[in-house]
Amino acid sequence: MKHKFSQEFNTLNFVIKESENILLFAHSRPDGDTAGSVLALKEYLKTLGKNADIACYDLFPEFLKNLSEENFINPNTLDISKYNLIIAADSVERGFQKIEDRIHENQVVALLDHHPDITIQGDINVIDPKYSSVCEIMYDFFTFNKIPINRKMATFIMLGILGDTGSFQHSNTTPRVLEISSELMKKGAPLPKIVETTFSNKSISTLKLWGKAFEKAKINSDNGMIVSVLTKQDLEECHAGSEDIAQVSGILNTVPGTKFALVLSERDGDIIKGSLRSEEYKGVDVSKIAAQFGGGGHKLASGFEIKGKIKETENGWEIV
Ligand SMILES: [Mn+2]
Repeated sequence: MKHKFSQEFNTLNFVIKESENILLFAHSRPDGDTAGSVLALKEYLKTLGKNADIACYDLFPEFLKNLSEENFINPNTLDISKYNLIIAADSVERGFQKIEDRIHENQVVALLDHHPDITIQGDINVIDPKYSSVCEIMYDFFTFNKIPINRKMATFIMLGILGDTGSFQHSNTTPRVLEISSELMKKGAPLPKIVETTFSNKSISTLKLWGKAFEKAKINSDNGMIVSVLTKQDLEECHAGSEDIAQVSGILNTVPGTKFALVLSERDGDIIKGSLRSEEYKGVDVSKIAAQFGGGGHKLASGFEIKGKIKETENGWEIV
């Protein structure tokens, strides 16, 4: 089988087999994709009898405890020099760069990522934004090297795919993603349980912030827009972060009778971020709306940034 990453996959598997001690690295504020990737890899390394540890600057996520009893080790407490191979999976610039200067030249570094604009370089780089998730890369790595995927590995790979595709709702849900997921189910990955685990990963601060956004939502019957706003004060009151805003427009977009959803949220530096969502059947190209404000994106998911602050008035919101 010829694969875009044939050489990298070959080399990585060769180095794994040659290594005695292997460190797997998960990004800070770990999600299902980074956790699923390192957990699936660790299962494989166990079958080879390797010593493998998982490092992360944060604890093993609470929401994953019904899928795994694994622990993450804080890199500050580890002797990094003892590992022959270090593999960082997903958002490698969220934490991994902090241990880079503790890595010596005789140690091999492999980076697996699907984010664009990654500036750090490893010895082996499998980085491609066309992938839905690093777990999808893991699937290709295992199948390319004819490594059997057991039930646990299938479960962990599915975890990352479901997490990063929003349980098959985002536009990165390609036919390939569904083919892989079908194979993973055949290998015993418990889909309902993983969906539930992924969905249950909502903190009270996220829900409170969503509550504010939903309460304020308005529908403009002239153009079919459903719109809401989130101020910095809203975020502070809910102890929420900007990452909690991401799904709001997608959920608003599910309201029947609307053509597209817009969420305006205040960010640092007097910037207001606009997030637009629509659905294929609604027949709206939101990237055209985003372009009017100097932004861009896809037909069904776009965004823009403008200068200003959001002010609530009697007649609605004003950008000042
Ligand atoms: Mn990811």
